[in-house]
Amino acid sequence: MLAVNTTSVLAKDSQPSVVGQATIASIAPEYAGTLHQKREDAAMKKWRANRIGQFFHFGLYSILGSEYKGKRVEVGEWIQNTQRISKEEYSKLLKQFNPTEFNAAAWAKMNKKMGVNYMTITTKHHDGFCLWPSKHTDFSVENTPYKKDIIGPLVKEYTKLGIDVTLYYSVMDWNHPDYRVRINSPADKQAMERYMKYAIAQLDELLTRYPEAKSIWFDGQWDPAYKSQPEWGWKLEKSVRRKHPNIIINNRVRSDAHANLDRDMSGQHYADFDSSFERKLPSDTSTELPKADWEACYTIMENGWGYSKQLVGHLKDSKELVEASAKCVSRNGNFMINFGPKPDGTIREYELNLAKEIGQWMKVNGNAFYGAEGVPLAKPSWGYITKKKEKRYLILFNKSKETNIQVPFKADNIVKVRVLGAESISIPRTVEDNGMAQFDISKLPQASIAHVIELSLKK
Ligand code: FHN
Repeated sequence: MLAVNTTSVLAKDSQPSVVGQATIASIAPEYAGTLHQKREDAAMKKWRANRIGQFFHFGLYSILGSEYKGKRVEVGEWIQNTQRISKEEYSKLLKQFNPTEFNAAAWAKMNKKMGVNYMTITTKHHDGFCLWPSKHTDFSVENTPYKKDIIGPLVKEYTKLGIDVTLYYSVMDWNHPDYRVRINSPADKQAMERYMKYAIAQLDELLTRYPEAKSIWFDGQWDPAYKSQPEWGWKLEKSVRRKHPNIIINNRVRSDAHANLDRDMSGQHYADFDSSFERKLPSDTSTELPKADWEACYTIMENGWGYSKQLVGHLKDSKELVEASAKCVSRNGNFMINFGPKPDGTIREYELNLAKEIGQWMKVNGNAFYGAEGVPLAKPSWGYITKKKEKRYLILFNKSKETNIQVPFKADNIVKVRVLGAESISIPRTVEDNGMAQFDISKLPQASIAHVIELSLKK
């Protein structure tokens, strides 16, 4: 039997937004578009300065490892839906969830060494399973052989190491009896109203239990029922802010009165930042920098976020991930890298190696990212430019193709040039007719990931 109330695809389903007898036209305007300014408070500035984050998808689906009845699926965390596993059948995984090797301190240590400044964990993904002992449902870690809270130790250990914690929460819930994909009757609407109370109560519970959390990352907001009632997302966002006034929320929380996701009618993203760059990065052809805060996320596999026994297809390597990070920071965005932990709670070798390689690079070059932002200049052929106060960072990804690089800064303005981690290598400088600097980088050895040249400009 197909699990009830599930969407079958990720597609943004555009059913006419009819709620009982009311249409979207009758929805109060305050639930429609809102204009948000870029937040400039301390919490948001910290979020922005963090730049590089870790994402984890961990849950019951991790046990299946993207395989069901001998068949491999591409997106492990969607296996209940794509393989039409009934709720009853899927719930049997509760009795198998026992990550005895889970060690929150080890995860935090791995991430500290990797050089990430925030971590996002799936407290509840679309399957509805909760990684904390929620008093509002039995479908939680408490009713597994493991029994213990997963979220609490993560919040504690990451916070201890100075890594901010974000709690991922899926609005879509394939387990909850009141969740509705579509609203076809007044009874459906009442059920979904009850579900929204449940979601609000769970978020309140999460923020009561883990007040150190800095951010809530909503997802699974695209089903027609939720989109058809913009006030539900509005209430959800308000309730979280009431509980935790400094909280940072992504824009996947709301839709507008026309059921458009994540943005209001003027095109501004909802909430505090735009998280729509998933498995893709924005174009870098414009010299204008994005005005809003934004974040991109990548998963190591092509399109699976939860654990997969087999690692197949295009796997990202550390160079690709660092380059994506550079691209994000050079466009004023954050970048989050997803791992899918194994059912025993450990992290696979491939991901541990990535963490190690990225960490080694960040240790030397992280200053080009942390607290940095982009410059409103055309993207150079050799890589990316970021800045922090009077420093400019030239992140060289295509060194092999060039021996001389043109730099869009006046030679006269540059007071110091150094290669991070290789200060003894001198970079001869020439001045072009227009006064701009040109560097001879032929003495730089080939880097396994990328060299960073730090320029200090006159104040
Ligand atoms: O459906 C989910 C998917 O499983 C994963 O959690 C990603 C991460 O951003 N978000 C959704 C797809 O947009």
